[in-house]
Amino acid sequence: MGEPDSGSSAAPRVRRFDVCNGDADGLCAVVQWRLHQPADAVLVTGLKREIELLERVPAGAGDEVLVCDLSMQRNRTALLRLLERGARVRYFDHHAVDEVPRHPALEAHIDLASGVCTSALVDRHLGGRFRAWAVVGAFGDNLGALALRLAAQIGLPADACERLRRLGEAINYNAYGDDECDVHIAPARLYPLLARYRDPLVFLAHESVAAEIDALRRDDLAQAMRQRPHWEGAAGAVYLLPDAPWSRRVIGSFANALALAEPRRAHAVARHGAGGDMVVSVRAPIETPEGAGELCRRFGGAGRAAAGGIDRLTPNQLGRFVREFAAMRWGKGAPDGASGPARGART
Ligand SMILES: [Mn+2]
Repeated sequence: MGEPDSGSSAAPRVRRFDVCNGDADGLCAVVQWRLHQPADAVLVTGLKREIELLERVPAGAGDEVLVCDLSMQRNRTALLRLLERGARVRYFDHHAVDEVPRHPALEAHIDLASGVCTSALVDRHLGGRFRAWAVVGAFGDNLGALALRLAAQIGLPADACERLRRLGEAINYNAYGDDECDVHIAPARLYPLLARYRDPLVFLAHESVAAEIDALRRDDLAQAMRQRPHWEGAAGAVYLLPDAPWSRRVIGSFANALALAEPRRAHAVARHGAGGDMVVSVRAPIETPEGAGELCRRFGGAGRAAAGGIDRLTPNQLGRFVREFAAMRWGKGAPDGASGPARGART
């Protein structure tokens, strides 16, 4: 370990690892960094649900690790191990973390503000050099206001902005599924296509992959929109989808679409998985974006104030989940009638 390869007396070569969530925010964060600092790096990424990626990184003394958009809380043990082995780690993220370890080889850019995403943190660090990619990442994380603000700062016209919104949503969409068979293209294969372009609008003009994902997404979404809510109250609704490739892909996108359509209400979308357990996506009301991550953590999940997810909810936990979802006080709003009278009922 750490020995020069081929027996030469050269110093050990620095290995680089780029580790990120395979959604738009994660990929666009790394794209910006590597446009800024081109280098051969091993990309370690996965689907949206694959969060504990740092444990897959074999970095050692002197190696460099870039981590983007992966919960430090969920990767803490692996992070400490990498630091112990002598790797240098640069970490950009916006997911909740109890405590950021202090270590001279750790450079952490963590910001938990609800209007921030990892692509915007990298953008801030790079002084807006590749801001259009940060716009894509922000749209992917459903942070429309942030994306529009960043877009305005570089004078992006409305139609270009709209194209970047669809791109962000498409890249994000492509990260949802149980495994790579469910998605249009593995995020690890999508990344090099993106990273070829300094300008995401040029990427869109030259590559068809985003349009392909977008068409698939619209089909899946149309299918989801035909479902009735499993539970509905004044402050929100819970949907329950069957287990199918389309539902494995659409769950997060459907949750975002519901959140956008009704910005004052909270939404949860659950779907059955192969083993009988359920996967859940939760969105706080866009107008009072608080509590989603907190609710998910009660059921072993994770997330931010505005959006969260539960990887494994057993069928007999569903009742309790719906009750606690119904009892949530999203943001600073008034209590919503916790025991959940149906919409339209008078209390
Ligand atoms: Mn993110």
